[in-house]
Amino acid sequence: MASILFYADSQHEQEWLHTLRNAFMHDVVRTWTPGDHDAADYAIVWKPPAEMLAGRTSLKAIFLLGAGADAILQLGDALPQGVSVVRLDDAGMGVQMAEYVCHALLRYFRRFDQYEAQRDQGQWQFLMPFEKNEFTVGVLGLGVLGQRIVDAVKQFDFPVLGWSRTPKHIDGVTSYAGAEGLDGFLRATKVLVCILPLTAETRGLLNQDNLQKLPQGAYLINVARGAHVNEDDLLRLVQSGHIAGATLDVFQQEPLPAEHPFWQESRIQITPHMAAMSLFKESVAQIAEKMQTLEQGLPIRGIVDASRGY
Ligand code: OXD
Repeated sequence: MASILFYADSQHEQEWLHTLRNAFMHDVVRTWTPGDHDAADYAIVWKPPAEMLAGRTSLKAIFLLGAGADAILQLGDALPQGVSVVRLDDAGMGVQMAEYVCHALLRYFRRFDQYEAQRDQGQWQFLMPFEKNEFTVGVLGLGVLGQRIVDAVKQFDFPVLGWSRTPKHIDGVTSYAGAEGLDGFLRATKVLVCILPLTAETRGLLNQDNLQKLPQGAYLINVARGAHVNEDDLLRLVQSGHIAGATLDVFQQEPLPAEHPFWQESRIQITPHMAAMSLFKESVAQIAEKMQTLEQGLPIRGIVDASRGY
C-alpha cells in the first residue's frame, strides 16, 4: 500500500482527488495541508507550494498533473534533491492542442475571420482564397505535443517547418534547430505556432526582434506560455500590420486583466488557457502505470531534466 500526497492549485481539485481515489483504491491518498510533514511514497501535484515538498527526499517521485514543468521548477532549491519530477506525456492533450491549432490556422487561412466580420455588416462578398503553398506553418517546439500538431497540420497539406533546441528529423517537415536555426525558421514561417516549454532560454523569445523576422502578414498561435511573448511588442506589430493577427490561449497574467489592450484589438483572438486540459482519467491512468513501472525498477518517460528546464 503506497502513501500518496496530493495537492492541486486548480479549480478542478475535487475532480482530481476523486479520480485519484478511484484509481488508487488500495493506497492512501491524502490532500496536503500546511503543517503536514508526515512521510509519503509519492506526490501528485499541480503548482504546489514550496513548503509541501521541501526536505521530502524520501519521495520515490513527484508526478505533475500537467505537461509544463515551469511552475514546479521555479521552486528551485525547495525541490527535494534526487527525487524525479515526472510530467504528463500527452495523456489526451495532444489531440486537443491539434484541434485548437488547426481551428485557428484554418480560421485565418480560409478567411473565416473576415467572413465573420462581413456577416456582422450584412455583407455578401467573396474573398479570394490565400495560396496554400505560401502558407508555411512553423511549429516552434517539437516535443510530444508539437509533433502531434505537426501531424495534424500536415493532413491539410500545408508546408510545415519545425524548430527544436536539438535537431529532429520528422518526415515531411523542414527542420531547423538551435539558436543558429531560429532566424531562418522565422523568416520562412507564415503561421507561427508556439508550443515550447518555458525555460530561461525561451522566456521572452517572441519579442520585437524575433517577431519582425516573420514575413509581412504572418500570424501567431500561442498555446504554450504567455511569458514566451513580449505582449507590448506583439501588439505593436499587429497594429502596424506586420503581423496580421494572433490567436492566444496563454498570457503573462491570467486571467487576462479587463484593462489589457488585447481585449480592444479585434485581430487578437483570446481564449482562457483552454487549448488542452489535462484529462482526469487518462492522466491518472498514466501516472498509475508509471508508478507501477517505477516499482518494478524500470525506466519511465517524461522525467523532467531541471538543467534543461523541461
Ligand atoms: C500544462 C497546462 O502545462 O495545462 O499542462 O498548461
